[in-house]
Amino acid sequence: NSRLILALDVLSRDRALHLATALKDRVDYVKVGYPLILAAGLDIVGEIARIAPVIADLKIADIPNTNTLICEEVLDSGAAGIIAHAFVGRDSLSACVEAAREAGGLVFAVTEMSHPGAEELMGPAAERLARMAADCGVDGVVAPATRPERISLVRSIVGERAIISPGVGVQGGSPSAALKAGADSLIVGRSITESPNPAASADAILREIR
Ligand code: BMP
Repeated sequence: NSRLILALDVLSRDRALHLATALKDRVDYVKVGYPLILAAGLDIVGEIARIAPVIADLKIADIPNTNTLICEEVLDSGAAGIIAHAFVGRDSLSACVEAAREAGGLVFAVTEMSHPGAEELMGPAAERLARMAADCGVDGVVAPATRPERISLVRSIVGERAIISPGVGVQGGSPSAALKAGADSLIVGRSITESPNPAASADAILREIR
């Protein structure tokens, strides 16, 4: 496994399929979120899943019953994993964990985010969310490559669970700093998808990972 997850935030089905095909051997998962699903329809999840395993990033954040319905739909559509927000609470996150278990999929929880505005919300509240997510039995958490010191702290809370980290490249995070801090995988979007040579840009990140 390459420890690289491609964030496929493009708006065209053709471009998405082209990039997934070109990069499938370089990435462990393709992360598909609202931009592509809204532009191309939910069927794109199944289409990409035939090329590479998909993590559906719908940042699920609702009451337990609605979370269950969302998880079932997206896992049915072919996703190997889902991403849910932790802030909605233990029961809602547990609903996602249960739905994923039934479908044989993975669940990742967002406990703090990589953008500047997330900064004032960090600290004890985010640490509680990470602890709660680990208690709920998530497979992993999303932690910000833009703040490697937060990755280290999250690592001390979630133990062996996976940490997947976005924020590398365009958002300013460094691959090696995130990995040194304890990230298992890097989530990278625009540095690859907007590159004139996506495969070469992915290879440059893979070299840094190795
Ligand atoms: P990029 O490498 O282009 O900045 O993309 C990062 C990807 O990770 C985007 O899909 C974004 O929605 C997602 N993401 C993030 O950047 N920060 C977070 O805290 C959580 C995310 O899911």
